[in-house]
Amino acid sequence: MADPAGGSHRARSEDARHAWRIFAIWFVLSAVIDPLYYFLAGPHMPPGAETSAASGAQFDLNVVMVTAMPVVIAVVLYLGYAVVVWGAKRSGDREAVGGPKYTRNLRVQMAFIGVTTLIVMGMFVFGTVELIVPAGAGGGEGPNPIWTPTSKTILPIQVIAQQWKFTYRYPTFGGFETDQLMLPDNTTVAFHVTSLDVIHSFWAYQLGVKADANPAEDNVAYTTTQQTGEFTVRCSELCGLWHGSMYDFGHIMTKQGFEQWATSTEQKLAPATKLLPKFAYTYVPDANGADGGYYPDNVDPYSNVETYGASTTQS
Ligand SMILES: [Cu+2]
Repeated sequence: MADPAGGSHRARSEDARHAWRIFAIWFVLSAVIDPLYYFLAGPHMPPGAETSAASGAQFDLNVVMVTAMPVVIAVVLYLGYAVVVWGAKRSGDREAVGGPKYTRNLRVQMAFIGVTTLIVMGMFVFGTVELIVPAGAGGGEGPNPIWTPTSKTILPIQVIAQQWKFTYRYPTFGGFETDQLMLPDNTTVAFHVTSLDVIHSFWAYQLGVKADANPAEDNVAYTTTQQTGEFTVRCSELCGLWHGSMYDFGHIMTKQGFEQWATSTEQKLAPATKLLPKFAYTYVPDANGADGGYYPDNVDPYSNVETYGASTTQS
């Protein structure tokens, strides 16, 4: 009461001292932990780097982590600092914080609103750019994707889902159908995902590709392979009793290995391919019997831009 002006001045400079100390600790922790995460853990984050879509998803995850960790550090650090420095002691010290002067603080409020707005709007811009710029993320963008890859040799592969398995047709290799999913390395692939019965979803985890498989729908997802290796394929849309066992494995092979596999499989399966319905972007299940047959639908208009292996096409 004797000297309120002097007391508040002392409190304010003490506040500033605490603020700068917290800021310094936060800055050092963030400057150490962020690069440690990005360079040591970042390259091992899911879904890996087998394709362009996968490394795109990995990069997005790492950017979000690097943005989020300083926020987490700030919250935990402030909590810890408050407990250690401002905690009321059992000896009966008066409580160090509180009182009317803490009920409003324009600078803290403006800083909070400013920083959170910046982070959220930055994430919005980053997310939008990442959706558009990689041109054809493996999301399944309907029959006529707005953003198409620039590659001139796009390998089309049709993914046909049905209860409860996936099969794959290679239209530029005579349209054979197999339950093996083989991809060549360093190649842009266009997955044409469709279904013969109920709704399914084609999820090739390590490829960063996930596209809904709907009957009478040609859903396109692009990705470009970058490494050889194995990947898993799972149905990710509850589709009936054996949904959980609707999975298999695919391989990214060398280009030469793929050419060999594709041409030899085309020859080997030629007698069976003749019995299949002609390749189409969608099919209608055969209503005349329970023989599992189907016939082309062709209801979807489609711009055929894919040429990979087209020289060997027989149709
Ligand atoms: Cu399914």
